Amino acid sequence: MRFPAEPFRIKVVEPLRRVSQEERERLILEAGLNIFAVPADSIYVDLLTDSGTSAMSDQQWAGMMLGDESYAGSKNFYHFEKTVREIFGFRHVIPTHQGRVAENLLFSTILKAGDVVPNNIHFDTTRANVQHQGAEAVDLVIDEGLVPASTHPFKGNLDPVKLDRLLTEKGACVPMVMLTVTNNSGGGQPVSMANVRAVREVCTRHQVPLIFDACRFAENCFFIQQREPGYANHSVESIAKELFSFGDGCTMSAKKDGLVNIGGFLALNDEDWAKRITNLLILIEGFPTYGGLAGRDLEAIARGLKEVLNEDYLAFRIGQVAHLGELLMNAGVPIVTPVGGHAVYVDAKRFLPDIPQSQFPGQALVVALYRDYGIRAVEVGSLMFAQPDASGTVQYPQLELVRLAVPRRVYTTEHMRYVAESVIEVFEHRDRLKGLRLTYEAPVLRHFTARLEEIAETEVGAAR
Ligand code: PLI
Repeated sequence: MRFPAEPFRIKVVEPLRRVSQEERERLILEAGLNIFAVPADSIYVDLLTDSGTSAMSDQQWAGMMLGDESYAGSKNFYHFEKTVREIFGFRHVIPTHQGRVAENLLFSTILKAGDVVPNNIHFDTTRANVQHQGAEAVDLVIDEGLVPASTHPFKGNLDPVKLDRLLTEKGACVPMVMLTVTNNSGGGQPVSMANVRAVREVCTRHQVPLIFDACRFAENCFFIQQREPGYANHSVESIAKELFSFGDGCTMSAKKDGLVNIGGFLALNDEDWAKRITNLLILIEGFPTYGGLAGRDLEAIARGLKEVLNEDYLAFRIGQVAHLGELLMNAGVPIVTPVGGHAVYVDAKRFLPDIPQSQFPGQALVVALYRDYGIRAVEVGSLMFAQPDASGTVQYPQLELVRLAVPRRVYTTEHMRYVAESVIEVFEHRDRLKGLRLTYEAPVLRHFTARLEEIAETEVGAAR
């Protein structure tokens, strides 16, 4: 084992229930082959998401007991505000109960129909919130970012040439540029400091603000320290400060690198934007010093944002995810390389080349992992992203991935080994997996509530 062992010991345990194969088969069928509808206590290793699933530290739990639940001016808010200002450097700090509310507040205040918002790759809630305003969400990741087998060290980079072209053509309709660190929908891949600088330069030239989606900022900054020339001797905290110094604000889901189970914020330099957003915040989330959160939650975030910058923690965290990826790669399982910060992404197109994207190969793998091994993964592919274009033709995403997202400080390396062996077994018997078709879909974010069924072999034969 080449990565550092857990830099913590376990003080509280949560028992896991073993569920029989028969029960899992029943549950996944009842769920309409949608893993979101399977009860969590029927899952052995839950890699659905790293969001809101972290184990908090004793320091964070101690902070929860210091919650000041005053309606206005809670001391925990001031601690939270000071911490966010220290790390991110933005003047106005607006708490929200999770990341997508920060997005919604920002976009519903600033965007108008017909606007365009570029990003490296929009996360699904970001894209949906942009589209909800009648605006267009455009992905401008570098070409390597869409090639699962490319080993570019910063596959999350946004292509400054594509950005320059877009801003030259449509600059008047672009109220902000977003940059997601790390790039979740592209495999948890980092963005380099050089790229941030280049994007900033293009934004400055076109006078467009740059807003970070900062969910996994500490993991991104650790990659910069490890991979980018000139940063090996910089602390992750100083790298974070430098990174955000190139931006005008950020949205943040503290459920990731805030190491908490709920919470988020929006931080901005622009006073006018902050004022308008705060007015909306009061209408839909709460008073500006709690924004939908309890005082104790704000305290846990303030402490989590500091803890996440601990480099022993980050070395273990990034190492544990990389280790899972290496076990899979060594067995020939196709994954996105280099391994991402918070998750291993299996390349479902190469894993199941005989199932076309119209039959949801990623979701077929997700179903098999639960049915046969009690593991919950999530599809990040055609179920999540395929959409009809203006002519009604369905456009499929270039990447068809299955994400094994690793919660922070929750599972041991033995759990990772169990996951790796299970994925490898499915891979060895992959010819048994069948394509799927939708029986129900909601008009937006359909993957959360979709229902599917397996396509019988005879139907597949007839279609070919
Ligand atoms: O789940 P929220 O609303 O706290 O955060 C939304 C969100 C915004 N940006 C990015 C990059 C995300 O990854 C993100 C949430 N991610 C989830 C839920 C995930 O499973 O990855």
